[in-house]
Amino acid sequence: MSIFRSGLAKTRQSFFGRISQILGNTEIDDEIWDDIEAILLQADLGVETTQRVIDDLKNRVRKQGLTSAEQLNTALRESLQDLMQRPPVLNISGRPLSVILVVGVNGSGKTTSIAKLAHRLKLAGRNVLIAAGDTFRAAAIEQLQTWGERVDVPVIAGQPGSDPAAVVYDATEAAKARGHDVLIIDTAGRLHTNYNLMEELAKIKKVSQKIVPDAPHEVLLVLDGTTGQNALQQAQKFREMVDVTGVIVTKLDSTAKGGMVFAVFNDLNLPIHYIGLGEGVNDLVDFQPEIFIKSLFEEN
Ligand SMILES: Nc1nc2c(ncn2[C@@H]2O[C@H](COP(=O)(O)OP(=O)(O)OP(=O)(O)O)[C@@H](O)[C@H]2O)c(=O)[nH]1
Ligand SMILES: [Mg+2]
Repeated sequence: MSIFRSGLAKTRQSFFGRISQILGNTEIDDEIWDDIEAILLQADLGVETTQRVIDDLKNRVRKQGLTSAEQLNTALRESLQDLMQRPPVLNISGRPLSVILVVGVNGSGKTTSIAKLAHRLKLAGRNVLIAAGDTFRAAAIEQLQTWGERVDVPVIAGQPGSDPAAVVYDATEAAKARGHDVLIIDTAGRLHTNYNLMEELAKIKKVSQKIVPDAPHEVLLVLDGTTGQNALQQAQKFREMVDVTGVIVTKLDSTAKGGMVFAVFNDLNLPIHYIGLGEGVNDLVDFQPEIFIKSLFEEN
């Protein structure tokens, strides 16, 4: 709870906490609707999601006969809450080896999130292996290896510039041979026109399936929360390339645009499994809609 509250402080202080102030003790009038709409847009819910929330809120006011701004505040929380769902449990149990493919544009926080996730799974008793499927830069490989040492999870890597699919094949084979039960695959996120990421992801999938036929069991898309609505556009691109099963939203601690989380549900209709609330190894937390809402609205 407290990590949520401190992690979401920027979005709370800039936007949602202000709603209570704006509403004050007044009655519901036209101006209030404009104020709420402006706040939701500034918090980066996006036009569509904001409209949906406003429509839903107006419905609630009519149906329940709400008159005070305080009631409206409660109804807003309910509207926002109803947009979100608790994520299902990650589909990484019940078989000898489960494979998680992690995708997302560069800088979104893939490598860091993989390290944090590996740490979490290890603490939960899982035997994790990481594959350094982003072979483009030497620094990317080193970064993953450093994290692996820090969280005490082995990393299988190749030479810089080597074929990512070959690294993933070796890693999947090693995971099976050494009795690991979870393999997490890091990938490159370059969306340049002269570089075929779709082909690369397809190849990675194919080689891992040579060893684990139904892999990957989860494809987690990492979205940078500080990029707000842009992240959602990127998400659409990735979904055209690979069957994304869920989302990790990172860096919510360093943005006031945390409202993009609502748009992930509304626009993408994908579960959010984790959110990143800092750079430390313990700063990847389970996404819990109720706590998320509370932390956005309440100072204490
Ligand atoms: N404040 C904050 N920073 C984060 C969070 N997650 C990641 N970062 C930072 O974001 C930066 C980029 O993270 P990486 O994990 O390297 O991102 P990436 O997607 O692997 O990037 P490429 O390998 O270049 O594609 C790093 O400085 C991380 O420390 C978070 O939840 N909060
Ligand atoms: Mg990386």
